[in-house]
Amino acid sequence: MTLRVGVIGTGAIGKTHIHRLTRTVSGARVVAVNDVTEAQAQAAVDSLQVDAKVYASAQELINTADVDAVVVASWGPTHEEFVIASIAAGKPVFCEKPLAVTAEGCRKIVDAEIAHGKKLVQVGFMRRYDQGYRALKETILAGTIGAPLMLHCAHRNPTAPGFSGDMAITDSLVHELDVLRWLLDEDYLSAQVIQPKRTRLADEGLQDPHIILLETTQGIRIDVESFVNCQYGYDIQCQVVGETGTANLPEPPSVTLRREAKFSRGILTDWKDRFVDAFNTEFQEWVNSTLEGKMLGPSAWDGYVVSVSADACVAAKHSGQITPISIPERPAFYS
Ligand code: NAD
Ligand code: ISE
Repeated sequence: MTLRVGVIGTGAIGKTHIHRLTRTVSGARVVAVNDVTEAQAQAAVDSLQVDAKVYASAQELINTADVDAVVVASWGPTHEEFVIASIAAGKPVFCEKPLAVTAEGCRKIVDAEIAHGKKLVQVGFMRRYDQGYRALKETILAGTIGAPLMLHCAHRNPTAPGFSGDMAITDSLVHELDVLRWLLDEDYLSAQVIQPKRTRLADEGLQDPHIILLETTQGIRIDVESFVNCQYGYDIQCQVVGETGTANLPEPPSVTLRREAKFSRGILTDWKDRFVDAFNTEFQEWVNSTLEGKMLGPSAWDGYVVSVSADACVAAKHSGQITPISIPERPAFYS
Protein backbone atom coordinates (compact mmCIF):
# COMPACT_ATOMS: atom_id res chain seq x y z
CA MET A 1 0.00 0.00 0.00
CA THR A 2 1.16 3.55 -0.73
CA LEU A 3 0.54 6.44 1.65
CA ARG A 4 -0.89 9.38 -0.31
CA VAL A 5 0.56 12.50 1.30
CA GLY A 6 -0.52 16.15 1.08
CA VAL A 7 2.18 18.73 1.87
CA ILE A 8 1.26 22.22 3.13
CA GLY A 9 4.05 24.78 2.75
CA THR A 10 6.60 24.76 -0.06
CA GLY A 11 9.30 26.93 1.47
CA ALA A 12 12.80 25.81 2.38
CA ILE A 13 11.92 22.68 4.34
CA GLY A 14 8.64 21.88 2.56
CA LYS A 15 10.52 21.42 -0.71
CA THR A 16 13.10 19.11 0.87
CA HIS A 17 10.29 17.02 2.42
CA ILE A 18 8.48 16.74 -0.94
CA HIS A 19 11.76 15.69 -2.52
CA ARG A 20 12.58 13.05 0.12
CA LEU A 21 9.03 11.64 0.13
CA THR A 22 9.25 11.35 -3.66
CA ARG A 23 12.84 10.22 -4.21
CA THR A 24 14.23 8.76 -0.98
CA VAL A 25 11.46 7.35 1.19
CA SER A 26 9.56 4.25 0.12
CA GLY A 27 5.86 3.60 0.64
CA ALA A 28 4.66 7.17 0.08
CA ARG A 29 3.67 9.47 -2.75
CA VAL A 30 3.09 13.23 -2.61
CA VAL A 31 -0.29 13.66 -4.32
CA ALA A 32 -1.27 17.15 -3.10
CA VAL A 33 0.57 20.37 -2.37
CA ASN A 34 -0.50 23.76 -1.06
CA ASP A 35 1.15 27.07 -0.27
CA VAL A 36 -0.39 30.42 0.52
CA THR A 37 1.55 31.56 -2.55
CA GLU A 38 -0.03 29.22 -5.08
CA ALA A 39 2.56 29.97 -7.77
CA GLN A 40 5.27 28.83 -5.39
CA ALA A 41 3.49 25.53 -4.79
CA GLN A 42 3.20 25.05 -8.54
CA ALA A 43 6.88 25.93 -9.01
CA ALA A 44 7.84 23.35 -6.37
CA VAL A 45 5.77 20.65 -8.07
CA ASP A 46 7.28 21.53 -11.45
CA SER A 47 10.90 21.79 -10.35
CA LEU A 48 10.75 18.62 -8.25
CA GLN A 49 8.87 16.82 -11.03
CA VAL A 50 6.17 15.52 -8.74
CA ASP A 51 2.85 14.28 -10.05
CA ALA A 52 0.80 16.19 -7.47
CA LYS A 53 -2.24 18.45 -7.61
CA VAL A 54 -1.84 22.01 -6.33
CA TYR A 55 -4.68 22.95 -3.98
CA ALA A 56 -5.74 26.56 -3.56
CA SER A 57 -6.51 26.06 0.13
CA ALA A 58 -4.89 24.02 2.88
CA GLN A 59 -8.30 23.07 4.29
CA GLU A 60 -9.31 21.64 0.91
CA LEU A 61 -6.08 19.62 0.77
CA ILE A 62 -6.66 18.25 4.27
CA ASN A 63 -10.25 17.25 3.52
CA THR A 64 -9.87 15.71 0.08
CA ALA A 65 -10.42 11.95 -0.03
CA ASP A 66 -7.28 11.69 -2.20
CA VAL A 67 -5.02 12.51 0.76
CA ASP A 68 -4.37 9.85 3.44
CA ALA A 69 -1.92 11.85 5.58
CA VAL A 70 -0.78 15.46 5.90
CA VAL A 71 2.65 17.10 6.26
CA VAL A 72 2.57 20.62 7.69
CA ALA A 73 5.71 22.54 6.68
CA SER A 74 4.27 26.03 6.47
CA TRP A 75 5.05 29.08 8.61
CA GLY A 76 4.89 28.31 12.36
CA PRO A 77 1.81 30.43 13.21
CA THR A 78 -0.28 28.33 10.76
CA HIS A 79 0.55 24.96 12.35
CA GLU A 80 -2.12 24.92 15.05
CA GLU A 81 -4.97 25.49 12.58
CA PHE A 82 -3.75 22.86 10.11
CA VAL A 83 -3.02 20.21 12.74
CA ILE A 84 -6.43 20.70 14.39
CA ALA A 85 -8.10 20.47 10.95
CA SER A 86 -6.20 17.23 10.20
CA ILE A 87 -7.32 15.72 13.51
CA ALA A 88 -10.90 16.79 12.74
CA ALA A 89 -10.58 14.99 9.39
CA GLY A 90 -9.23 11.90 11.23
CA LYS A 91 -5.94 12.04 9.27
CA PRO A 92 -2.39 11.36 10.49
CA VAL A 93 -0.41 14.59 10.46
CA PHE A 94 3.32 15.21 10.56
CA CYS A 95 3.92 18.78 11.75
CA GLU A 96 7.27 20.55 11.52
CA LYS A 97 8.36 22.23 14.72
CA PRO A 98 6.87 24.15 16.44
CA LEU A 99 3.64 22.20 16.98
CA ALA A 100 2.07 25.61 17.68
CA VAL A 101 3.62 28.96 18.51
CA THR A 102 2.10 29.06 22.03
CA ALA A 103 1.90 26.43 24.75
CA GLU A 104 -1.85 27.11 24.86
CA GLY A 105 -2.08 26.25 21.14
CA CYS A 106 -0.11 23.03 21.70
CA ARG A 107 -2.42 22.11 24.58
CA LYS A 108 -5.46 22.61 22.31
CA ILE A 109 -3.93 20.11 19.88
CA VAL A 110 -3.26 17.64 22.71
CA ASP A 111 -6.87 17.99 23.90
CA ALA A 112 -8.24 17.61 20.37
CA GLU A 113 -6.17 14.45 19.81
CA ILE A 114 -7.27 12.94 23.12
CA ALA A 115 -10.90 13.77 22.30
CA HIS A 116 -10.44 12.10 18.90
CA GLY A 117 -9.27 8.99 20.77
CA LYS A 118 -6.36 7.91 18.54
CA LYS A 119 -2.84 9.29 18.14
CA LEU A 120 -2.55 11.10 14.83
CA VAL A 121 0.12 13.75 15.41
CA GLN A 122 3.90 13.57 15.04
CA VAL A 123 6.15 16.61 15.56
CA GLY A 124 9.25 17.18 13.42
CA PHE A 125 11.92 16.81 16.08
CA MET A 126 14.28 14.99 13.73
CA ARG A 127 17.30 14.81 16.02
CA ARG A 128 15.77 11.73 17.67
CA TYR A 129 16.41 9.99 14.33
CA ASP A 130 20.05 11.04 14.06
CA GLN A 131 22.36 8.02 14.31
CA GLY A 132 24.72 9.90 16.61
CA TYR A 133 22.02 10.85 19.13
CA ARG A 134 20.63 7.30 18.95
CA ALA A 135 24.10 5.86 19.69
CA LEU A 136 24.51 8.32 22.57
CA LYS A 137 21.19 7.19 24.04
CA GLU A 138 22.18 3.53 23.70
CA THR A 139 25.45 4.30 25.50
CA ILE A 140 23.58 5.93 28.37
CA LEU A 141 21.02 3.12 28.58
CA ALA A 142 23.79 0.48 28.57
CA GLY A 143 25.24 2.10 31.70
CA THR A 144 28.63 2.47 29.99
CA ILE A 145 29.38 5.82 31.69
CA GLY A 146 27.28 5.26 34.81
CA ALA A 147 24.38 7.58 35.60
CA PRO A 148 24.46 10.90 33.69
CA LEU A 149 25.25 13.87 35.95
CA MET A 150 25.90 16.79 33.61
CA LEU A 151 25.52 17.66 29.91
CA HIS A 152 27.53 20.27 27.99
CA CYS A 153 25.90 21.19 24.69
CA ALA A 154 26.23 23.75 21.90
CA HIS A 155 23.91 24.82 19.08
CA ARG A 156 25.86 26.99 16.67
CA ASN A 157 24.60 28.33 13.35
CA PRO A 158 26.89 30.28 11.01
CA THR A 159 24.32 33.08 10.69
CA ALA A 160 20.66 33.53 11.54
CA PRO A 161 18.97 35.51 8.78
CA GLY A 162 15.60 36.85 9.89
CA PHE A 163 16.13 36.06 13.56
CA SER A 164 14.72 38.55 16.03
CA GLY A 165 13.64 38.65 19.67
CA ASP A 166 13.75 35.26 21.34
CA MET A 167 14.01 33.10 18.21
CA ALA A 168 17.33 31.61 19.31
CA ILE A 169 15.21 29.90 21.97
CA THR A 170 11.83 29.43 20.26
CA ASP A 171 13.21 28.44 16.84
CA SER A 172 16.56 26.78 17.58
CA LEU A 173 16.97 25.76 21.24
CA VAL A 174 13.67 23.83 20.98
CA HIS A 175 15.66 21.05 19.28
CA GLU A 176 17.87 20.67 22.39
CA LEU A 177 14.81 20.94 24.65
CA ASP A 178 13.29 17.98 22.83
CA VAL A 179 16.29 15.77 22.19
CA LEU A 180 17.84 16.13 25.66
CA ARG A 181 14.66 15.15 27.53
CA TRP A 182 14.36 12.21 25.12
CA LEU A 183 18.02 11.29 25.72
CA LEU A 184 17.66 11.39 29.50
CA ASP A 185 13.99 10.38 29.72
CA GLU A 186 13.43 13.26 32.15
CA ASP A 187 11.62 16.57 32.06
CA TYR A 188 13.05 19.89 33.16
CA LEU A 189 12.58 21.49 36.55
CA SER A 190 14.04 24.95 35.97
CA ALA A 191 15.84 27.22 33.53
CA GLN A 192 18.25 30.12 33.78
CA VAL A 193 19.48 32.12 30.81
CA ILE A 194 22.75 34.03 30.81
CA GLN A 195 23.46 36.68 28.19
CA PRO A 196 27.22 36.90 27.60
CA LYS A 197 29.00 39.70 25.75
CA ARG A 198 27.11 40.22 22.49
CA THR A 199 28.77 39.44 19.17
CA ARG A 200 28.99 42.47 16.88
CA LEU A 201 28.05 40.15 14.00
CA ALA A 202 24.42 39.55 15.07
CA ASP A 203 21.59 41.60 13.55
CA GLU A 204 20.94 44.83 15.38
CA GLY A 205 19.04 44.33 18.63
CA LEU A 206 19.53 40.56 18.66
CA GLN A 207 21.19 39.10 21.74
CA ASP A 208 23.65 36.40 20.68
CA PRO A 209 25.07 34.18 22.20
CA HIS A 210 23.10 32.80 25.16
CA ILE A 211 23.93 30.20 27.77
CA ILE A 212 20.92 28.22 28.91
CA LEU A 213 21.19 26.33 32.18
CA LEU A 214 18.64 23.61 32.75
CA GLU A 215 17.99 21.32 35.69
CA THR A 216 16.10 18.07 35.19
CA THR A 217 13.67 16.49 37.63
CA GLN A 218 16.43 14.13 38.87
CA GLY A 219 18.96 16.96 39.31
CA ILE A 220 21.00 16.51 36.13
CA ARG A 221 22.53 19.87 35.15
CA ILE A 222 22.68 20.91 31.51
CA ASP A 223 24.38 23.88 29.90
CA VAL A 224 23.57 24.75 26.30
CA GLU A 225 25.53 27.40 24.46
CA SER A 226 23.31 28.90 21.78
CA PHE A 227 25.35 30.92 19.29
CA VAL A 228 23.44 31.50 16.08
CA ASN A 229 25.94 33.83 14.37
CA CYS A 230 29.12 31.90 15.06
CA GLN A 231 30.25 32.40 11.43
CA TYR A 232 32.39 29.28 11.05
CA GLY A 233 29.79 26.51 10.55
CA TYR A 234 26.71 24.63 11.72
CA ASP A 235 28.02 22.86 14.75
CA ILE A 236 25.97 20.76 17.16
CA GLN A 237 27.74 19.45 20.25
CA CYS A 238 26.59 17.30 23.13
CA GLN A 239 28.72 15.75 25.85
CA VAL A 240 27.21 13.63 28.60
CA VAL A 241 29.26 13.41 31.79
CA GLY A 242 28.44 10.28 33.77
CA GLU A 243 29.65 8.78 37.05
CA THR A 244 32.41 6.76 35.35
CA GLY A 245 33.04 8.42 32.00
CA THR A 246 31.91 10.84 29.34
CA ALA A 247 30.14 10.23 26.04
CA ASN A 248 30.17 12.64 23.10
CA LEU A 249 27.78 13.07 20.21
CA PRO A 250 29.78 11.80 17.20
CA GLU A 251 31.01 14.40 14.69
CA PRO A 252 29.55 14.03 11.18
CA PRO A 253 31.97 12.03 9.01
CA SER A 254 34.46 14.13 7.12
CA VAL A 255 37.79 13.51 5.42
CA THR A 256 40.78 14.57 7.48
CA LEU A 257 43.50 16.43 5.62
CA ARG A 258 47.19 16.84 6.21
CA ARG A 259 48.53 19.46 3.86
CA GLU A 260 50.54 22.64 3.86
CA ALA A 261 51.75 21.90 7.37
CA LYS A 262 48.18 21.70 8.67
CA PHE A 263 45.90 18.93 9.92
CA SER A 264 42.22 19.73 9.24
CA ARG A 265 38.72 18.41 8.66
CA GLY A 266 35.61 20.08 7.29
CA ILE A 267 32.67 21.39 9.29
CA LEU A 268 29.20 21.48 7.73
CA THR A 269 27.51 24.84 7.38
CA ASP A 270 23.81 24.00 6.94
CA TRP A 271 21.28 22.17 9.15
CA LYS A 272 19.84 20.53 6.02
CA ASP A 273 23.15 18.72 5.42
CA ARG A 274 23.95 18.03 9.08
CA PHE A 275 20.65 16.24 9.64
CA VAL A 276 19.82 14.93 6.16
CA ASP A 277 20.03 11.28 7.24
CA ALA A 278 17.96 12.03 10.33
CA PHE A 279 15.23 13.67 8.20
CA ASN A 280 15.22 10.70 5.83
CA THR A 281 14.93 8.19 8.67
CA GLU A 282 12.31 10.33 10.39
CA PHE A 283 10.11 10.29 7.29
CA GLN A 284 10.70 6.61 6.49
CA GLU A 285 9.69 5.63 10.02
CA TRP A 286 6.70 7.99 9.94
CA VAL A 287 5.49 6.48 6.65
CA ASN A 288 6.04 2.91 7.90
CA SER A 289 4.21 3.43 11.18
CA THR A 290 1.41 5.48 9.59
CA LEU A 291 0.78 2.66 7.11
CA GLU A 292 0.52 0.34 10.11
CA GLY A 293 -1.97 2.69 11.77
CA LYS A 294 0.48 3.66 14.53
CA MET A 295 2.05 6.95 15.60
CA LEU A 296 5.43 6.24 17.21
CA GLY A 297 7.49 9.44 16.84
CA PRO A 298 7.62 12.64 18.92
CA SER A 299 4.03 13.20 20.00
CA ALA A 300 1.76 16.20 20.45
CA TRP A 301 2.55 15.86 24.16
CA ASP A 302 6.27 16.21 23.39
CA GLY A 303 5.49 19.30 21.31
CA TYR A 304 3.52 20.74 24.23
CA VAL A 305 6.21 20.00 26.85
CA VAL A 306 8.89 21.61 24.65
CA SER A 307 6.70 24.68 24.23
CA VAL A 308 6.14 25.01 28.00
CA SER A 309 9.89 24.56 28.58
CA ALA A 310 10.78 27.14 25.88
CA ASP A 311 8.35 29.64 27.42
CA ALA A 312 10.14 29.22 30.77
CA CYS A 313 13.50 29.81 29.06
CA VAL A 314 12.17 33.01 27.46
CA ALA A 315 10.81 34.17 30.84
CA ALA A 316 14.15 33.31 32.45
CA LYS A 317 16.00 35.33 29.82
CA HIS A 318 13.90 38.42 30.45
CA SER A 319 13.85 38.16 34.26
CA GLY A 320 17.44 37.01 34.71
CA GLN A 321 16.07 34.64 37.36
CA ILE A 322 16.10 30.87 37.78
CA THR A 323 12.61 30.07 36.50
CA PRO A 324 10.62 26.96 37.41
CA ILE A 325 9.36 24.77 34.58
CA SER A 326 6.08 23.17 35.57
CA ILE A 327 4.94 20.42 33.30
CA PRO A 328 1.40 19.18 33.98
CA GLU A 329 0.95 15.45 34.59
CA ARG A 330 1.29 13.44 31.38
CA PRO A 331 -2.15 12.15 30.29
CA ALA A 332 -2.41 8.33 30.24
CA PHE A 333 -3.16 8.66 26.50
CA TYR A 334 0.55 9.50 25.96
CA SER A 335 2.10 7.02 28.38
P1 NAD B 1 9.91 29.20 4.79
O1 NAD B 1 9.56 30.60 5.17
O2 NAD B 1 11.00 28.95 3.84
O3 NAD B 1 8.60 28.48 4.25
C1 NAD B 1 7.36 28.60 4.84
C2 NAD B 1 6.30 28.44 3.77
O4 NAD B 1 5.01 28.47 4.38
C3 NAD B 1 6.33 29.56 2.73
O5 NAD B 1 6.44 29.02 1.44
C4 NAD B 1 5.00 30.27 2.93
O6 NAD B 1 4.46 30.83 1.77
C5 NAD B 1 4.15 29.13 3.49
N1 NAD B 1 2.95 29.57 4.18
C6 NAD B 1 2.82 30.61 5.05
N2 NAD B 1 1.55 30.71 5.46
C7 NAD B 1 0.85 29.72 4.84
C8 NAD B 1 -0.51 29.34 4.84
N3 NAD B 1 -1.42 29.99 5.56
N4 NAD B 1 -0.87 28.27 4.10
C9 NAD B 1 0.06 27.61 3.35
N5 NAD B 1 1.37 27.94 3.31
C10 NAD B 1 1.74 28.98 4.03
O7 NAD B 1 10.18 28.47 6.18
P2 NAD B 1 10.89 27.07 6.42
O8 NAD B 1 12.30 27.30 6.78
O9 NAD B 1 10.56 26.14 5.31
O10 NAD B 1 10.16 26.63 7.77
C11 NAD B 1 8.85 26.08 7.77
C12 NAD B 1 8.62 25.39 9.11
O11 NAD B 1 9.58 24.34 9.26
C13 NAD B 1 8.81 26.31 10.32
O12 NAD B 1 7.86 25.99 11.29
C14 NAD B 1 10.22 25.99 10.81
O13 NAD B 1 10.39 26.18 12.20
C15 NAD B 1 10.32 24.52 10.46
N6 NAD B 1 11.73 24.12 10.23
C16 NAD B 1 12.17 23.00 10.83
C17 NAD B 1 13.49 22.64 10.69
C18 NAD B 1 14.02 21.42 11.38
O14 NAD B 1 15.23 21.35 11.55
N7 NAD B 1 13.18 20.47 11.76
C19 NAD B 1 14.34 23.39 9.89
C20 NAD B 1 13.82 24.51 9.24
C21 NAD B 1 12.51 24.86 9.42
C1 ISE C 1 15.93 25.99 12.04
O1 ISE C 1 14.60 26.46 11.97
C2 ISE C 1 15.94 24.60 12.48
O2 ISE C 1 14.98 24.04 12.89
C3 ISE C 1 17.30 24.03 12.56
O3 ISE C 1 17.29 22.66 12.84
C4 ISE C 1 17.99 24.77 13.64
O4 ISE C 1 19.27 24.26 13.89
C5 ISE C 1 18.10 26.21 13.26
O5 ISE C 1 18.76 26.90 14.29
C6 ISE C 1 16.71 26.80 13.05
O6 ISE C 1 16.82 28.12 12.61
